[in-house]
Amino acid sequence: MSRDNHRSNGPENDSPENAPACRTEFLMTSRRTFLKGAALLAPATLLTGGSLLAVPSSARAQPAAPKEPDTGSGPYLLPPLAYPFNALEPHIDGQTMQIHHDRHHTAYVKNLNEAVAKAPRLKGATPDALIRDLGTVPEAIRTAVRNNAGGHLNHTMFWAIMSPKGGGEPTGAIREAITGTFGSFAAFQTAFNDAGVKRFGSGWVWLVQTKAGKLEILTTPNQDSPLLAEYASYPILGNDVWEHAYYLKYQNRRPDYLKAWWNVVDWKAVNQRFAAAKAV
Ligand code: MN3
Repeated sequence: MSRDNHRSNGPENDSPENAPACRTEFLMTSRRTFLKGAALLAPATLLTGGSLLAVPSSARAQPAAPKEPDTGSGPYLLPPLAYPFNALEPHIDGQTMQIHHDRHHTAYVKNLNEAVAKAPRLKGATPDALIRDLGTVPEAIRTAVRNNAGGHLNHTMFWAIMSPKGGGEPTGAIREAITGTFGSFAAFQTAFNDAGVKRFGSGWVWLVQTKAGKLEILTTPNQDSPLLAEYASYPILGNDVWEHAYYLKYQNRRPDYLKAWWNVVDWKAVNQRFAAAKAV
């Protein structure tokens, strides 16, 4: 598989923010705000609501609200975040979270829906199954599924293992396993951060459980999931080291992002994944 093919379906080249600010788009992008306020308005105002929408062009120069995530016709859906976009500040800024979730993750889900629609026999397959059995996916959509089912799975995990109440030392069974494998949490963090810094280009750094039941640090390129047959590992936790995950706040300082990220890791959620890994 060539590198070009491998990257052809990623959303990183999408530039929705560069779309022209036309009136239709303004109306669509205002939907979220409009609906929020709608309950407070008298019905008559809603019926004659033209004045609400007749915003002078000068007012439209304000920062546009993001588009409502459009993930296409399904069946795969964008999971909502369990916390506000800015809840992980100062470690991850709200704008990065919003763009990352509403645009990047949305694009993976939409591209996955479009790919799988071309192969009716895959109907009902979970993203996990698509990735684990990628070799049985029709070749015409295999790269698209690798990138976009991978992107969907990876990001779904990513949002779930972070929390505004996260950080601190690991707890429970994963604490014992990390200490037993790496000597200490600090030694594990150092090795994980080093691996993340050394991942050339876009990708992920992971703590995985191997088929043999061992904990290991792994990095993968692009949106490769550790569940792919060539890695055959269960992702217990992972950090996204694509520039889109950190560039607005950290620019080229990936090491600083990797260090700060531990402040939002939700060890309760990580322990749940560790328990799930044992059951595989
Ligand atoms: Mn990402």
